[in-house]
Amino acid sequence: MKNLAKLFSGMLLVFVIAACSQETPVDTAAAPPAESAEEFIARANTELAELSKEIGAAEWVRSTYITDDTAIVAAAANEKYAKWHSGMVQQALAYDGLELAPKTQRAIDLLKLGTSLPTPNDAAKRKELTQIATELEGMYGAGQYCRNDNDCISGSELEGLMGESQDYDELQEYWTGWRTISPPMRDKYERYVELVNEGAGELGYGDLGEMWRAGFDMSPAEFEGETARLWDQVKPLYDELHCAVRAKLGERYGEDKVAQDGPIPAHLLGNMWAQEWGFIYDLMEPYPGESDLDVNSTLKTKNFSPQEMVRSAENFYVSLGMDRLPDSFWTRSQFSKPRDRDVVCHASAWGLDGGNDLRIKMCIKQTYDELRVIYHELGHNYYQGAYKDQPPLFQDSAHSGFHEAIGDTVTLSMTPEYLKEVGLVASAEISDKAVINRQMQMALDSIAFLPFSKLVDEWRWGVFSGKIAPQDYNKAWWDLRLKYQGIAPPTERGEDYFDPGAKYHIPGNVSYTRYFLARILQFQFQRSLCEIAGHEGQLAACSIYGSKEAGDKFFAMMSSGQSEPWQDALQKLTGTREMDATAIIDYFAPLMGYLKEQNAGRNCGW
Ligand code: X8Z
Ligand code: ZN
Repeated sequence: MKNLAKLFSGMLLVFVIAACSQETPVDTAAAPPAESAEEFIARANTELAELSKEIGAAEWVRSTYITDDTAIVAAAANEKYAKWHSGMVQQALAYDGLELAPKTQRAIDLLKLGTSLPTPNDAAKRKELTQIATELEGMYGAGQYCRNDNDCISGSELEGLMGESQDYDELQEYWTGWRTISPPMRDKYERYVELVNEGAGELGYGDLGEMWRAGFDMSPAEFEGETARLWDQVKPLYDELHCAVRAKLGERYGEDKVAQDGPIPAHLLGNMWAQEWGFIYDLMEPYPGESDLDVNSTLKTKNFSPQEMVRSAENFYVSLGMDRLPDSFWTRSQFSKPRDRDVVCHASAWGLDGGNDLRIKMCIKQTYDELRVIYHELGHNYYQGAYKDQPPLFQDSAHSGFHEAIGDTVTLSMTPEYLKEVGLVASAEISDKAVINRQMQMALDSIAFLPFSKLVDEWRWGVFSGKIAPQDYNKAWWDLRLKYQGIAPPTERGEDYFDPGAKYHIPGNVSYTRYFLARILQFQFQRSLCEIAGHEGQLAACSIYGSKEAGDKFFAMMSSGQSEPWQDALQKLTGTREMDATAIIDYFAPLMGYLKEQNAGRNCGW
């Protein structure tokens, strides 16, 4: 369920609610409810805390040990939860139309909305859906590309290779190889769409997409408009970046392979999904040798262990005045890929036992990219720890984008000065050229990511609403990739393929707009935190490392959980009630100037 992000952030949330359950019928006729609304919510909170422990344990074991047995255990736990939730949502109907205290009303609304995967009201279908959802995530986690029986490469390894290779054909092999995992998901996904929509329909939503969009303290239609507005704000910056990158890739691979008036081949951007392009920084570095941003080589020469990398992230949060992570974090987390079994390597942060048992699950590699993912994941953990004293129904972020934005905000403070201070680079230059270099490095991840993070759910919204029919799943995916990102697959991708399934969040049933919003919010947060920290000068040069004042304000926002509308939380930190991309645009103003110069005379667009 959506607000079980309080349990696990950015991972499979197969917990479900349904409108009414056949097993626990409740008479909703005019008689007053047996419990007051406050009593009902108190009971919901108690039962939720109890159930969450069991589900958390089953899910953790499933994700760190993928077998047929753990699939049974996890699906059963989720089914149990779903049944409980169905009953609670049905019981909550008794309070419809009553005048309730605002917090009580909010708790009831969140209970009703609190699922990313609503199951139908039919016991057999509920079981079927929890099993399909568990299976789909397992197929992703266990996915590998095999040249033959003895030569298989895991997803995590392939991801690494995509960042390292510069050989056109080799990249194409990894790219197409990874996408062999998803065609077998296609039929299951189609059935999952039918079932989740049935579940969402029983809750009063047109389809699951509409239900996901309803979780933002505004109407689904207004929210869709908000995402479009934010995209329009940032698109001009993306277009300049696309143009500059395409030109350089044309030099590297030849203009016969990278046509200068069309989309970029999707396998040349250093990333399996072309979502973040930081691995082609060497190609794009504006002023070679101008500043030392090579954290990768420090990690290798100093031979950082996964634990040391995590410690570095923890130290940052501690510098803001936050607590050290509990001992159990260090003993219970999964930092490395186990050699002897399948696990879900896709990074996630877990707040088990009501936020008292924090963990991350990763397969950490010795790269700067992964280091930043660790900082990102700990942002989730610190959020989970901050709201742990809220009642369980309020134990989640203000909206899903806030959860993703905490760690992302912190990574903005990984300035050259900070990296030097903690020994991750040898020198820190502050020349104008060094600033542009760092901006390029950041934009390759942050700006390149925006259209991708916008389109993933646009595809799903279309799929759930029926606008995208099953026979067009792949075509619609590539149409959106072309429209937003200006990229194209290296080979023909007909409907025998199911390329969306090769991205974790599709089989994992994790909504994606959260990342789009986070990429914008993080700059808004940073602008305010830097002001609080007393930073003067360019925002891009600000690090809040060591600022207890900024840390206090950040923590205060996190500790509210989802007890209030996100607009209130945003206002307390930033003074505004609107998400706004001007902060990211201002941040990258120096790079925008550089890109425009570079692109002068080029025929941009695709
Ligand atoms: O899924 C994640 C996190 C887990 S919360 C590692 N991210 C998105 C992705 O990998 O696709 C972080 C950025 C985008
Ligand atoms: Zn995350």
